[in-house]
Amino acid sequence: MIFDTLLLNAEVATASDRYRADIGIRDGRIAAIGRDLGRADHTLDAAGRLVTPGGVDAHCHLDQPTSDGSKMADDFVTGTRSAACGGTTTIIPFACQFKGQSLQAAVDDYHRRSEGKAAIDYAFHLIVSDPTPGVLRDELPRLVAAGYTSFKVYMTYDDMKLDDRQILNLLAVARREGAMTMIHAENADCIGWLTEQLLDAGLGAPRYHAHARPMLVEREATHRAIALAELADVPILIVHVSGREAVDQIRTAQGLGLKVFGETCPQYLFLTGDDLGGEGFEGAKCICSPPPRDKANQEVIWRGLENGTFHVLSSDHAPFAYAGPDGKKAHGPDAPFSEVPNGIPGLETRMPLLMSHGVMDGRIDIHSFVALASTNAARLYGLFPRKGTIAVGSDADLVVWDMDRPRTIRNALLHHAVDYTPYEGIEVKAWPAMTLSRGEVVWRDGEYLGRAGHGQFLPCERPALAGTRGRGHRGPLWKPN
Ligand code: DUC
Ligand code: ZN
Ligand code: ZN
Repeated sequence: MIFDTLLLNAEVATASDRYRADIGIRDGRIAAIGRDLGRADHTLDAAGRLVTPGGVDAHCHLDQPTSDGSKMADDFVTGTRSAACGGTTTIIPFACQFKGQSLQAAVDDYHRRSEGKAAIDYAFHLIVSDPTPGVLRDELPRLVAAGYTSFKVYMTYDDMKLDDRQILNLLAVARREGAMTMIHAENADCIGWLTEQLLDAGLGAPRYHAHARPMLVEREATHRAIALAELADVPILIVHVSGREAVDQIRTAQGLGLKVFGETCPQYLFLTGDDLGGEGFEGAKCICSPPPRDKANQEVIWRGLENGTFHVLSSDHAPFAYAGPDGKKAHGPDAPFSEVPNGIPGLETRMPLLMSHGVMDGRIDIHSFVALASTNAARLYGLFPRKGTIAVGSDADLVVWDMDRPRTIRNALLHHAVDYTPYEGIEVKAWPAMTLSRGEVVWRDGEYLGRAGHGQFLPCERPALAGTRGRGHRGPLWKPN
């Protein structure tokens, strides 16, 4: 066979294996792996460098409409460009339903926002904020069958939050249809009450965001989400877990045999609540929910990555500019924390941070890195084995790593449209030397080579795990055994 491209001398690492090989690519897919594979139109030399599957960032927000007048800085052009430069080749952002809107309308709108713009492949999760009888009975089953096989529910945010009964209704649909439910677990009433106390006392500066959302509110909601999933007998995934108290809930559930999956994000490994307390309004740059905790909790999150509590490391990229009028300052430079759009950028820095401070600092092995950054997300959201691994037949989404040149993260070096990075000044020892998306080089030696429109929409399969029951052999609580 004559290949389009041969990637020579790769030190291939997947979630399970590590070996030296050449990789033959044809029509965007991996066509052969081995030695002396034959001829190709192009050759690329990995020169003994580590080659991993391209990253799958399973939680990010791009060009997502908001209800408060703020506007995301990244659309699908700039967001996917930034992702590619940091080694991510698949993203799964959110088609978000507003109350009163049909789910299909949200999906159609999101396709309009992404069509022809992405440089890498993408799928959509749904956000369900209005689970009407029509959504539960007709729209969700139809959309799951059409390739939107995961949805997020919020236990907080006034315009999104669902009550326990609504969540149970959705979990029952997820069980029946084989979809994966992602849960944002924070207790809305506790946050509302604490926010009122803080603002009444004149404590509206950015650092009080963390005081309004202590770990207790995450612990309580995580516990409740797990109980609801146990009752409905269906797996769930708790997103953006920030610290010990939620980790303890998840580990306890996992120890009981419940199918509870966990996601965390770099902000809980590299930031603390102190980062919300910069000069004046500066701390707003790090306002995200749940908020970053403290050094001890960073260690708890690292341990959760090591010991398998977490399955996925996502960026939760939510790109609001700092200086512009639409972003963090949408409600003025002195607005109370409660009016600052939540979220921080991180698509491009996610994989280099984990490779440097996870693998190269000896906290996780290379197989865990691949699993956390790529394979598990592909599995959990129905994209495996097309995405998330290096195997014959898989898409040729590859990262060739440069692990010889330490560098300092500077926003000026990044490719998003956000005017800051919360990781400014952090040293990394690894960065992609090259990223390939379906066989095309999209990033090489510091130069972005991708193009808007190369990225394709990926309908997802029903994830293999989501169709299984949450409680294993014991069966649902609501049916007598
Ligand atoms: N929290 C979310 O729940 N979503 C976007 C960003 C954030 O901080
Ligand atoms: Zn969330
Ligand atoms: Zn999010």
